[in-house]
Amino acid sequence: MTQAETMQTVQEDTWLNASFWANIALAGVSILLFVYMGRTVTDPRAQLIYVATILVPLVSISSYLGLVSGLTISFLEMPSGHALAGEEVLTMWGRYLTWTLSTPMILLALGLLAGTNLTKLFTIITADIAMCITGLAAALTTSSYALRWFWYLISCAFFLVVLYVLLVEWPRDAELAGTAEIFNLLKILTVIMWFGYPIFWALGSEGLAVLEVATTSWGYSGLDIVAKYIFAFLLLNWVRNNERTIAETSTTFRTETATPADD
Ligand code: RET
Repeated sequence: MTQAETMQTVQEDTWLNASFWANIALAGVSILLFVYMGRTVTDPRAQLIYVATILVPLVSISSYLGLVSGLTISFLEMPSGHALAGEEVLTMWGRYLTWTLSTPMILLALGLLAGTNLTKLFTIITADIAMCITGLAAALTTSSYALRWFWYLISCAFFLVVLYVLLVEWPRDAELAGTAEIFNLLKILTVIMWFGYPIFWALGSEGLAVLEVATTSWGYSGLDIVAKYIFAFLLLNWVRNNERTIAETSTTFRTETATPADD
């Protein structure tokens, strides 16, 4: 199928098409709003949180344009064992690709808020990128049904690393940084939303094919709305009102470690 034909197929499915355009519109509004909100922020660390967070809707608008135009969508023939074996199934692989850019930005912003050190930041971001790339591999594998799920499990293993830093390491750091309250709210929101993605993958046409393509797409789009735009608004609004806390307590770029007194 050519790109134009794929685009045509998307356009003919109103429900699927709407799941893309709703996000393009919301990402656009978010970019304008966040740039406006950030105009008075002067501390470099608070500004970095702003830049990282604004990149999330910027990546998103590009991602959804790729989907809506047929550029990052393909019809793939599913291997035997799959519920739709032998059929050409619409795969929105562009989503997994662009998550490799947007999710690290979410984690960078959260890490800066928590006052993470560079080791934890590096660990969570590399695990997160690996999670997205192996998820992409799972979606694109057409040679074997078992291998699709094998990739999926590898992706889940990387997801566990992300969850560990988010749920165990950073809450302690945020306590010391004086940002625990907002960090814990955003942590809960992030963890709950992020769990939704592997669930939709497993239930959608990529996995067990219990859900229709358009329903799966709306699942991801709905999660995106909360995990990206609502998340970003809550974070940026807090940073704007508490710039001093970020400026004074962040330890992310401090290289010296505490040394024991030599008495
Ligand atoms: C996949 C499938 C394989 C197993 C796992 C997954 C997790 C995906 C997640 C995505 C989060 C995306 C966000 C995007 C915002 O732009 C790749 C679906 C664990 C957690 C927040």
